Amino acid sequence: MNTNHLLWYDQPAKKWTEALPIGNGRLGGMVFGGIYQERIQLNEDSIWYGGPQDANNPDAKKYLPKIRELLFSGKQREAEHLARMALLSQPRYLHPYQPLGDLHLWFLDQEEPISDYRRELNVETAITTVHYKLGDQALFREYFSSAVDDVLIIRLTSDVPGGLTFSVNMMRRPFDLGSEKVSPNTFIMKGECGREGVEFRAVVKAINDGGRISSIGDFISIEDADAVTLFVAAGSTFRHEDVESVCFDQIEAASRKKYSELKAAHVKEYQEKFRRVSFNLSDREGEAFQKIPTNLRIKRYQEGKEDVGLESLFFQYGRYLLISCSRPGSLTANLQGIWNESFTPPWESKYTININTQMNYWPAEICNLSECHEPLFDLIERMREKGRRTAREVYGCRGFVAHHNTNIWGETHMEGIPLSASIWPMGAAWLSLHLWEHYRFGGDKEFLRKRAYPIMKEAAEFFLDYLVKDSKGRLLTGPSISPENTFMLENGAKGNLCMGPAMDTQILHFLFTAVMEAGTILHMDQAFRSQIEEAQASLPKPQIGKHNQIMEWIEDYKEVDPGHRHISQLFALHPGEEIHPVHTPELAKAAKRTLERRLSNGGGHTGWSRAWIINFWARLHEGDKAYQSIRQLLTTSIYPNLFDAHPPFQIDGNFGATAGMAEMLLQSHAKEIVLLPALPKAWSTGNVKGLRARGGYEIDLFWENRKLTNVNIKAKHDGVCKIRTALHPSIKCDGQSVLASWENDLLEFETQSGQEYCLSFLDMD
Ligand code: FUC
Repeated sequence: MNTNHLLWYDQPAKKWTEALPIGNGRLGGMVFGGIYQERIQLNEDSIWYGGPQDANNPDAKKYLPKIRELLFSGKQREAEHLARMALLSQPRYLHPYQPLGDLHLWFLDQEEPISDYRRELNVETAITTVHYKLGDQALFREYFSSAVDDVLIIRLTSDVPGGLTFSVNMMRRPFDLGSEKVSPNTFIMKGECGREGVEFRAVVKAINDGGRISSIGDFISIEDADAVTLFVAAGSTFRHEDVESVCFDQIEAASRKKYSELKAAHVKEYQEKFRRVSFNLSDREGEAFQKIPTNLRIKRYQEGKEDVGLESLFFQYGRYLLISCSRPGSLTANLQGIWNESFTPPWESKYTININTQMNYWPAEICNLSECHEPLFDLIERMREKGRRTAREVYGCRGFVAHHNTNIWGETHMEGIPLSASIWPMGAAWLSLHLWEHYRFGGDKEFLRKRAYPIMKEAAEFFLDYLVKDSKGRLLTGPSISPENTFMLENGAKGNLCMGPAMDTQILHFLFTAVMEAGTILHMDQAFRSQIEEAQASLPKPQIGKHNQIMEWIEDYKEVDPGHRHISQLFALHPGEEIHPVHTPELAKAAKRTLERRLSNGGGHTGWSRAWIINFWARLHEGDKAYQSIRQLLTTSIYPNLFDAHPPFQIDGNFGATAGMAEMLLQSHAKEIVLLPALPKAWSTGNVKGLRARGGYEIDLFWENRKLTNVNIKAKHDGVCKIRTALHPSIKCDGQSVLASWENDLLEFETQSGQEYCLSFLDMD
């Protein structure tokens, strides 16, 4: 076992952000580890308040030309005044993702003093444990959410026979409808999420080894047991009409198995994913740091101490969280993954698709958790029909469109009231690029043909109808915004709404490129591709402004908040590819300047924004700057359970940081692989295994004193591997030397599916 895969504490959690998350993609729990009273706060991914909406503004199409006209003629206030009434959705807001409830365990008070308390989450096994002693009696609990059996399981043991006396119940404050007895050891909790919303069920069952079990009131009472296993099943009518029988079937199936079997199956299934990637940094004092409780370890780090082990743990924690909240069959990870204790969570814990949901999935491909990406594709599919209606009803266009927020029902209308966020038609375009990336990493042509391309094409088709020409002949989006920033006009007026913000154009450039490449690979839609090519040629290019920065808007407006958390104008640097330190050095310089300006004005103050900055610096090949942002994130944007702090908790920062660290070690965009593109001084010796590169490669990297020593590349497909490198390594496959060309720092060699290529950089200068 890798001891650096543990989060551990010597006390129960007092606050929710100290509790430890477990999840099987769909069913989640936050474990507090209480001694006399234990709380496991429960979530199920489909418990969202309210039903689908039909919310496109019926006046939108009528007023759209007028709003564009006002914007083109500089009538900012008039344009925004009209847009607020004519475009924003009715009703205005999507409804929240909500908790399932709480599972409570109430232990019969004991007089003996407590000692040796330890609460732990092992991200290598996906099991949380609590251990303590009551006098001489040792008590032990294990908690996990099994994807194999689709139930959450808690096992309690005492080393003194008959040493467990406690009761169990479920509730859902303040929307508690109580729970009902099914049998002495089984209870069911029923609930609903409003008119047209889902109904849900949660079932808890206890199985005891020794002692007695009975029901009293709405509690399961366990007396004098040696060990007890608790099972929780839950679900809603979102997936199953008869969700109650599904829960009972799950509970019955699981509770017939031996605990040891359930646990072994869970660990095996989880580790198959988790162990695909390892990340080790050489750290002389690492072992000692692992002996410090994680909350104190974070505190030390925040005081400026070094602890690269905490950084690599944070990297793997991001992978743990992704496996635990997003898997085939589960719903897309929302702003809090699946872990939410509030009925009115921040931003409704929705899917915010102007950065946050996308960021959740940045680590999926590179960190070898490709299948965890799938729930996002399901969401995009669900958005398609609604998105077609929004395209037609609001804009009079073909294709499908989405705005800055969506939810379980895949809504696409212009949700919300702030103009700084709502009127932004790029949600579907950006999301559909995730399908393209999935193809680029995995190379599955069937996936490209059946799922990715039709969605990308339909997202692009919208823009063929929607884009408008300005007086200079450029094709612009609009009315739109640069999420969620405000500019100032010469006359002092402030504005959000505009034509052709840089990010929109950059997303379109990427989407159009992807559609053309995909169409070429599939030999499809030549005529459509020509239309796309023509449109792409008329899109504005990234522009450099008066501060030598990448311009955020089509005019070089003054920003109201130059340290704004969104840095949308750098989409072309990451996740886009138009700005590149080697291929477009001038733009890269301006991108660097843009980041510096944002940072010197207080930028990067939210967790996700800081995480994006790690990725930007990585793409600029600035390892030490990327590293500073990792330090900053772990210093100012972190809770004791290593959840990212917006603040409040928002999971995108966890995922964005994990992706950013991977991006510091390996890049594969712009049609070439770069090994250790942004290795910071602090990570001078180490190795990472199992990262994925576009083109179908799985790569292990070993380095010493900041120099690459060895690289192993496993090819999943036949192809040509292109690596940007200033050194020509020796390359061997099956012990035989491999021929490679090497020109202008670009190494190229042919790769065959299933083969491993070993590059040695030893003794090179
Ligand atoms: C966007 C961001 C906020 C927050 C919210 C969920 O609106 O600007 O910072 O992350 O999404």
